[in-house]
Amino acid sequence: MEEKQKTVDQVMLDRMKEIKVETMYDRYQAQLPQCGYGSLALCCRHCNYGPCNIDPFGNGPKKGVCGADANTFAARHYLRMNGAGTACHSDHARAAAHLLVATARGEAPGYRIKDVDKLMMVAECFGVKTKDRKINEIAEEVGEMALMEFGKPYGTLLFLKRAPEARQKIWEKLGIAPRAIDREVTESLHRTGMGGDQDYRNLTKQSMRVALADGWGGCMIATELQDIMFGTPKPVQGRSNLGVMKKDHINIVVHGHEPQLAEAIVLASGDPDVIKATHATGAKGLVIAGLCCTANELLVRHGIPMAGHMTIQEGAIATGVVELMVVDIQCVMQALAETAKHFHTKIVTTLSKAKIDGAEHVEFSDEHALEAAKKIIMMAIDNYKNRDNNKVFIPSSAEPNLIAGFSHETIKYMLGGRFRASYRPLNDNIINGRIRGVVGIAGCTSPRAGACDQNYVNLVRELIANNILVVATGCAAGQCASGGLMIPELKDECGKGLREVCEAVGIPPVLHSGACVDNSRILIACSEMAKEGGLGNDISDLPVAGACLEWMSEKAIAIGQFFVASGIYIVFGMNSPVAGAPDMQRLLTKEMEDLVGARWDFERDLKKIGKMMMDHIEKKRDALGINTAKERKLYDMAERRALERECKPVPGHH
Ligand code: MSK
Repeated sequence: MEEKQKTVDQVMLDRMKEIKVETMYDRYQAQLPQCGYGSLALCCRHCNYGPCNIDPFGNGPKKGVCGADANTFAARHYLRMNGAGTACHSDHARAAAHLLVATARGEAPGYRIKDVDKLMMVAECFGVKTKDRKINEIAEEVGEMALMEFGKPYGTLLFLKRAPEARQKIWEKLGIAPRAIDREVTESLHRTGMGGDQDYRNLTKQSMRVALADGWGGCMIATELQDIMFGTPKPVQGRSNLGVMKKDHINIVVHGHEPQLAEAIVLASGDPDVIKATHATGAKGLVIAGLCCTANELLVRHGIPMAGHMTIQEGAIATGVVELMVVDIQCVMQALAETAKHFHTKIVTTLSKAKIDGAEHVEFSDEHALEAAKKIIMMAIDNYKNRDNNKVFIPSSAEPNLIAGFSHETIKYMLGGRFRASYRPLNDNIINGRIRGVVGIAGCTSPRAGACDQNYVNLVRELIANNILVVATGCAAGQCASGGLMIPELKDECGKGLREVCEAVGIPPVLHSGACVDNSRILIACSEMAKEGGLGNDISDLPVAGACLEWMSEKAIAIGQFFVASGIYIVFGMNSPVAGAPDMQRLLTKEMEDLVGARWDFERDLKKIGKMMMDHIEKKRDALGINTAKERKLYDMAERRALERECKPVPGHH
């Protein structure tokens, strides 16, 4: 590949190879071939009769010692993945709820209630009285109600009623409306233990229920409460990729998921002592940059630069200019401590529930957040003198001026206007065919997909050229941001209809909606589109789809499953997590549609995924009767491209 065609991340990976700093790509290669039984979900080690394996070719054992078959093996694994993913997002949400209570009580200096409108909306949802009450009183009760959602003994989750009525009825009929979040996670572990639930269909019903507890519980609580405290995202300018780091500045990278740490670091960076100490080193200033979902949270709310996504976390250290990387929890690799040994970078953990051998630890709490943040920044400033300029390598970067910050409220406001904010214009543009449909891209980046770093970028280019509006979250959004896709000028790569809408409304065709927990924003946007009318009466009627091309985390599985259980067709790239169990695979990819009106697809050939989603969108448009006589013809890809050529060819990038 020509040097000029390489992405910034690829340039950094080459550099790391050259200076012999190991990366996740090296370790992935060292793992090959990976365990076939594990890959197919045909290894069970839930009890000490095992590990038991089932032979996928039918020549060896067909059952475990207890008699469990392949479908039970796979369904148990699948449920544990959904339970673990839900636990991650939801424990994060619990921390946000505790912080809201502490903030309201005045016990968390530095934090405050920023979005009162959102507080009132959540209060109404939770049945909290607002009339003649002080903001802090309302916030305290909202926080406490949110905490009750984790362990209440009776009833189902309060946010479920934000879904269209038709969807709520499906959940009730199937018995998958989630109860308390912790109850669903605990029951998932209980049912998957030896001698528990041994019917793959029944286990998968619980997978749907626990995943719904994630989407409409953990994720939604995290998003809404964080918006209340840190602000609901609005369009904001930002920069992205490793080029955001500056040679003549002190650089601090904030990595992980829970924004309270990052928000405190940003706040403390303005402290006069910090500014004075920074100048005393001779550095020109302080750069705070985000990684992974912390980066998404900071970017969509404040326009704080994003250093990159999951697979480039070691690369950030290899720039040689990072004085300190501070982490909280989730998607933080143990390898960082080893990478840091090649440079002067300090790795600092902050949560007692997430430590790394070899890292320094500064405990972070709501009550002493600013003190801890200031201490961490001072550690970085002190470490500046240890930087070795011979090791500095910041890949050149266009540092595109991207626009992020598209909460569902913003999308509604931009489309419908300040005084009649509504999804009507979006629905109308879908009905008249200018926009064919909407696709959400979410989830991880992975070395399994190769080091090409362009899979999401290529998918998005194909979708927007075919008049599909794209909403992005998580590391998928991170790759698109680093790939220069979140700029208004991208409208020139759109099909004619989408381009007209983007120009009229002033939005880019790829909307960055935030972190992984912010997939809850997509649930609400879809619910509002369904309620607005003209596109059916349930989420499953909408011409929408979702994809995760490079899934890695159990969280990605929970996200995919809550979208499917909410009525949205989802395609995951690479391998199915239940591939070794044909009945279980059929349940996810076919029969689930009869249950919840949507299903999964798993596709190894990532190039096919765009067409799969566009075909699905056209199928939904046909069912709605909104394809005009001319448009009713289902074009194949070659025909679609020929059609769009009259608009503008898709230029290369980089
Ligand atoms: S950080 S879960 S690699 S999206 Fe949310 Fe990225 Fe996947 Fe972690």
